[in-house]
Amino acid sequence: MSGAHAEAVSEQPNPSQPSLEEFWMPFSANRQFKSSPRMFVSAKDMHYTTDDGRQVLDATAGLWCCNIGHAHPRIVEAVREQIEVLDYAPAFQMGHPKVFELGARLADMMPGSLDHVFFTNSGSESVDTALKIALAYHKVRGDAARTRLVGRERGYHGVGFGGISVGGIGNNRRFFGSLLTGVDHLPHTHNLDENAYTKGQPEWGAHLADELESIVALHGPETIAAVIVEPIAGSTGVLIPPKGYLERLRELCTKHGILLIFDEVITAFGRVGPTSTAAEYFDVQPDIITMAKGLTSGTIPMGAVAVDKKIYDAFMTGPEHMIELFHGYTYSGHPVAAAAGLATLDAYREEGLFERTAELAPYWEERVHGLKGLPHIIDLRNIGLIGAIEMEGIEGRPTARAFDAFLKCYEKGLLIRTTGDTIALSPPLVISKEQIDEIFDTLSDVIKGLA
Ligand code: PXG
Repeated sequence: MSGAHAEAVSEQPNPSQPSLEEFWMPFSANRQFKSSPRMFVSAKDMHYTTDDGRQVLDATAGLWCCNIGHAHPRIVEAVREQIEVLDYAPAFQMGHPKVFELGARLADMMPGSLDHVFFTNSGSESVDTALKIALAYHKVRGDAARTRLVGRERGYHGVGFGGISVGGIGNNRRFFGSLLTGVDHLPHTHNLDENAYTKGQPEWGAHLADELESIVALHGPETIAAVIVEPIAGSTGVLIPPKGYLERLRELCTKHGILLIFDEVITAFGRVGPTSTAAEYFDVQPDIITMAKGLTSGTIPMGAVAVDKKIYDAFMTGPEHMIELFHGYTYSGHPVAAAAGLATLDAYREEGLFERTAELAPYWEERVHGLKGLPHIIDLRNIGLIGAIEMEGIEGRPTARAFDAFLKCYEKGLLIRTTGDTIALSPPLVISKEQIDEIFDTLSDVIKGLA
């Protein structure tokens, strides 16, 4: 901090009341936050505690990641122990047992022949890794003209240059130059005229996958490397795939030799139970699955990319002393993250949490759709333990109504997420029926009081 300003902000640094100015907050309204901060100081199970001692019910699992609730003793213990025993091991040309154990456990949870796993530190890194693996896969097989990538409008694939290039959210792209070249976008599947108030998967919209045929016709199938979609689009406001849509995408990708990547950064790890992945839930087999978030229940940053056997095998050719894939991160498979991941997967299994999602889903659906008829609401959507409440925006002030709902819920002790004028809900899988009631009773009160 420079001289004059430093004096103006704080003459005597006070660690219990730090200056809010210097930290540039991600994806946040910095000035609004800093003029009226919302601080969490601790968390346990389903609740956060604020700096003024209030309990806030977590209806978003942090940011879709704390699937097991907060401060699970098993994960806390595993992390504590690991950092003492082996804090770090070089990720390149060296190994440590836990990352191999986690790789094997994850491969076991993946559908079909997705039996090899590459580790990253976030969803964004998982997406960029998956895109690079897809491109390199075609190259090592001598199919080097396959360099084009296909994403989807409204898709969110993190914030790396690969992810924003295939992503389809305007504000996340338009400030950042020309992005990757050779990218096309499928149309999104949201249509309120056809699908408003659908419970689970909409009937209308499978034909939108056929747009891939137009892209193929335009460029030639021999130029397309991969299609990437979220099986359930999350960040854009929860768009649930129409019945038959993902199946059709799979068929077309197979027909044209294109790899299908499912970005399961928010959907993996029981968000739609009882399966581990949305791929298995929808019974559609992708070639690559990207993950992060629920892998460690948000405790330690970690992501992963599961690839089909045929992809891994295609790289394992050349001389044995050679590096097969020129890609990786200093912290790929970090020992502390691996320990957190193993403890998380153990706890999911022992507590039957993916099954619990499936058990709670009908009640969750009933409560989501119970909001129908409240002011401003134009759609309600749900699947697994995911819910979305779409509201009409205020004329000339898009996002303002939902942000107001967010602030009012927070005042009433409830953490929700908003995107545009949609409220998205994704609680930890350990939520009780009473806590589900609390979410919807509070939301109902808040929505009735909105301008
Ligand atoms: N892919 C998908 C499908 C995601 O949802 C990412 C990639 C990127 O992950 P990282 O770990 O790099 O952030 C995501 C992240 C929200 C919200 O409120 C969603 C995400 C992140 C933060 C907020 O919808 N998704």
